[in-house]
Amino acid sequence: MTPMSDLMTQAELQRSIEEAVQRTAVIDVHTHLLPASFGPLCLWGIDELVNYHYLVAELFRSSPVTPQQFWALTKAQQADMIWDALFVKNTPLSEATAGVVAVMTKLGLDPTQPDLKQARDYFASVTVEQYINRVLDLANVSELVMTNDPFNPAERVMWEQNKPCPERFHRALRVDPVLNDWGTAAAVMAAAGFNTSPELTVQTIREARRFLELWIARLRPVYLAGSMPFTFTYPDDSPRTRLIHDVVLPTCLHHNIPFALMIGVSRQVNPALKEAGDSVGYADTASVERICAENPGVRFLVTMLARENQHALCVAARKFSNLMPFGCWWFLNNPSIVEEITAERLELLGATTIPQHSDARILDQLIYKWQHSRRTICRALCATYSRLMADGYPLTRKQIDRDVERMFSGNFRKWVGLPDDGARECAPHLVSCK
Ligand code: FIX
Ligand code: ZN
Repeated sequence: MTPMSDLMTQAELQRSIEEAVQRTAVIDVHTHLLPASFGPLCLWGIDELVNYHYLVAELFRSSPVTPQQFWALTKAQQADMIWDALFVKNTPLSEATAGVVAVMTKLGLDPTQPDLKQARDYFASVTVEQYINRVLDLANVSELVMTNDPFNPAERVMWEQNKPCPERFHRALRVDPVLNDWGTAAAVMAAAGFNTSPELTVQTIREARRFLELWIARLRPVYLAGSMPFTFTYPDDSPRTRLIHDVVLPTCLHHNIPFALMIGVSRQVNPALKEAGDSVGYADTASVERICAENPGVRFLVTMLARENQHALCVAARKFSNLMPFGCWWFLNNPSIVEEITAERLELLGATTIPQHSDARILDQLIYKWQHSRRTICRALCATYSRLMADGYPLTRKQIDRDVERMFSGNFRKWVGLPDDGARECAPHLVSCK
């Protein structure tokens, strides 16, 4: 039997952790959600949920349909096909299918129906404005960070028109084209009146910075972000290194905004699957160490896609206090792997990381992604605290609450400079919804 301290039995420990994890509101530090005022860019409801690209990838393993035939269908027909293949003719065992089951159950819908009629009727009866608050409450997410892409014309126009955005939807300025496809980024900037060229001249660098300045003023982002391929190497002779060094990092430093690096994608290994066609590769963690070492004044948020990179990322964070590992990204967001990574982080870094983000693209997903993550994080915490108590530490509930609060919101708040009460001066189009 495990020796326990006088203060808490194993059962009490388990209950205290569960209560803290369920009760503590989360700041979801990386999502792809957008506000209701962005109209069709705000994705919600059963047809979007079932058409999630994780499920599209799974469809082709269980149905003879070809990608070409699938993409020719309407969204509702696609959802019907996915429902039939993955939920009616198969047991929804995978994490992404189980997630849909969890959402439906939470909303009082029957996940064993032969079709989507009941679910469609339910969603036809609610408005998105009501539903956003319901989902945030059910998921116990107090604030979230969007992915805001000024290179996406459909999204850009929403910001240019000052569409209202709830203050608890924080902005993240996504700069992928600047770092991964400079030709396209330069053309977008030039079309917006900036003097940029495909060559990285002194003027182009200055203008690229001016473009970021404009978007920082418009969005007031909590961080700048880029998704990097698994081949990401820093520094190297590429335009990417030059643009990170001369444009992104000086901008982050100037505004005291962190830079988020999401490293490890192998884009479009199967282009026929479109958004579902990306994969994963093993990346170079030494590049993360070098960029942190060279830029002690910049705070980095880093997530890596390969399971094999997680240990070295933790070790890097022990060496560089300007490095914050966050989330179990995309293909890692499965209970078995989240539990392993969370345990590894607790062992190497204590409570100084951000264990999870949702990456939700569809509002409803917040419900299952946080339900599943909370359940798994609970297990990892339980094992860690049990060992600590077995070593003779008189753990208290207050300490558990404090640790969970740090991991769910406090660490991020500090990293990006958000005040404790979430209140920040509002730009006119950023309205408080508290
Ligand atoms: O680059 C990213 O932010 C990725 O998370 C997404 O683009 C990816 O498609 C995704 O949805 C992963 O969960
Ligand atoms: Zn993402």
